[in-house]
Amino acid sequence: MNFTRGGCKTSSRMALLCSLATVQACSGPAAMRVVEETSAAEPVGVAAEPPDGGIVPLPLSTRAGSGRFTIGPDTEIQFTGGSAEVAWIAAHLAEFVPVDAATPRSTRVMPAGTRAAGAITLALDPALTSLGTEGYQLSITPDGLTASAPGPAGLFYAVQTVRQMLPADIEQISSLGRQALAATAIEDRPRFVWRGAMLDVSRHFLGPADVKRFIDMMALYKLNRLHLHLSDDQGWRIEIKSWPNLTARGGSSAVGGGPGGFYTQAQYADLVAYAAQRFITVVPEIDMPGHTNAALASYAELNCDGRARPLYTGMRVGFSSLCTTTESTYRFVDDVVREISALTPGPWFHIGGDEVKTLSAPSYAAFVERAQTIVRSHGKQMIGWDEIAGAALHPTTIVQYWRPNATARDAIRQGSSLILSPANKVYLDMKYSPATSLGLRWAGYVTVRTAYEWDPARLLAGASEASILGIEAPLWSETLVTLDDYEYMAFPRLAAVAEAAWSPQSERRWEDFRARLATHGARWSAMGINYYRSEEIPWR
Ligand code: TNX
Repeated sequence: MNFTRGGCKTSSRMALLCSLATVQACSGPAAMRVVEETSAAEPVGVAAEPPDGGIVPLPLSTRAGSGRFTIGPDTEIQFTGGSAEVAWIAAHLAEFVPVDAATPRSTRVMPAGTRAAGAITLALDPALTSLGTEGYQLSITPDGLTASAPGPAGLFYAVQTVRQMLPADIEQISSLGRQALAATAIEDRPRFVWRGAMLDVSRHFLGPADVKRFIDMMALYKLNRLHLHLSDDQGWRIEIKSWPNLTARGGSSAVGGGPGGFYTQAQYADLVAYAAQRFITVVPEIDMPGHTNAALASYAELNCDGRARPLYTGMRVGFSSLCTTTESTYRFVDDVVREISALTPGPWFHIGGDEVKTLSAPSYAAFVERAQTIVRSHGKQMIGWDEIAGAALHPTTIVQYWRPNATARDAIRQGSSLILSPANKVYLDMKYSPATSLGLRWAGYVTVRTAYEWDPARLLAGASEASILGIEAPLWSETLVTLDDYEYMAFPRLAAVAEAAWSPQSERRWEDFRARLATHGARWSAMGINYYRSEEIPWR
């Protein structure tokens, strides 16, 4: 457990850090003095926003109370429920609460009952079943702050809400002095169970530390599914012990000819655990039978002509396919699904299945059905892009919609649940405008408003709220090289998608959203996030 984030971050943030008034906090003995002075002083810093002024996604209901609750270095954080999970959530909250040098964070987090009533309490309350598995209540009065939830996920989301009520600077400097929060009562739960983002780590590779940073950002917006697109024509990104050339050769390329890269199984397992701690389930995707050039280059026997393909570093799609008529292909699929499934506690395995232009419809369907049998034999529920709906699907198989003109007819006829990723609304690799230098434009420009202002229940004829699991925003990386590039395309649009997935449709208004979102730019700056300063948002 890490209780000690401390006020000083990496040197790359030093410039920003040191432009702030509390600069001395980062420079030894002087720092202590400043901190002590601050903590001894009377309140109060910022947080004068209306209670839901800056919260994204918008909570289900917010009621303003009277008075204020002041959080300072002497505020204790107590938790009930006793589990290691809840203790970790309390420690996570402690990272965002003002601190001073004399009060180490670890001494401020304690099980309830250890001392007199704490000013901040995280309480697991199984009786709150009406909030669902992810909901929470937050009560802020002059006497204290209490978050209650039927499960730990709800407590984690309550902490994200509190974090957004505190000033942005708390993200990088913890010695801000006392902060006042307006008295508020919040009740909150999500509209959809599936609130996802997808990272394409194949076209360009993102290392584990970068993926963790992205996970941190997802957590701030209460997103709970991270879909990792682990293989494509340009690169294979996860170690498979029974087929080592997949990474030795297939992992050595990227769009434009970069060095590529891959996750060892240990690194992948570590990412899965890091995400799980933040209530995010990793969904691994191995794209097949198309988008497989990296595999076809690694093993000759996956090609019908028995000849390995050259590595591919361009951006075309649809030209590659595993040989669907040879048994070595199905041994390969079985080994890959088995090894990855063993490392993935979540119940899903995504087989891709998109854009196969070199197979007949019956050969494609036969392949998908066989892959489905393999995925199920390893205890996983299959997911595929919307093309798979043409095959015979098991009722638990999930169809992910991406093509703006696709219909849901086949999926609905087969009783499949749907994940909505309409390219013309939530593809984060689409340019914001003609002036955006990164990204693609085949599905049109995707403004922040475009990503925000749509109703998932009205997207596809015949697909009602009940058949929709939720929304996922893919970030394809043909044109994205560094984490800065990914962040620029993801923010602010991912926050808009998160609200579309979490908040009730009847409460969502663009004008209200853009005003709330305006406060987030400062937080992203404090976190070192490279976001797009869209003109649609009145940044503050
Ligand atoms: C379509 S979406 C693809 C990807 C590309 C993306 C670029 C999908 C299932 N296939 O292979 O990267 O467009 O926007």
